Amino acid sequence: MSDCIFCKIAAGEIPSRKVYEDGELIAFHDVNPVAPVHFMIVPKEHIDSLESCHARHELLLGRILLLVPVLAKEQGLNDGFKTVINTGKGGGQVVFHLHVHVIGGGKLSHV
Ligand code: DGP
Repeated sequence: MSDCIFCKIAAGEIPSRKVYEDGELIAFHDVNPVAPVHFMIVPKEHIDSLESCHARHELLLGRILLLVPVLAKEQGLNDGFKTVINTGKGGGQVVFHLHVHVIGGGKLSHV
């Protein structure tokens, strides 16, 4: 999507502090971190939100979730982390391109 900020980051048109990248996924630090470590894993394909996912995204979603602990460890989160997917306006989603927040390294709120 031409006006999507995460599509632009995935395309390298907007800089980010990249944590990981492969053909399908990119991960980068959140510009407004809520903890010492706060990055997001984002599919390069534009998908609005978790609500917009279909059966064909099963493998992609699995890949994202399996990548979470790998990148969390690489970022030094050896004592655990929080994983958040905000979905829809009511779920606090601000950027309407699916992303998984990975947060840790400090005292976190419960749920
Ligand atoms: P949410 O849609 O509420 O799950 O969170 C979107 C997050 O994206 C929010 O924490 C701030 C972050 N964000 C917004 N614009 C940019 C940007 O241009 N670069 C980076 N690195 N993060 C961004």
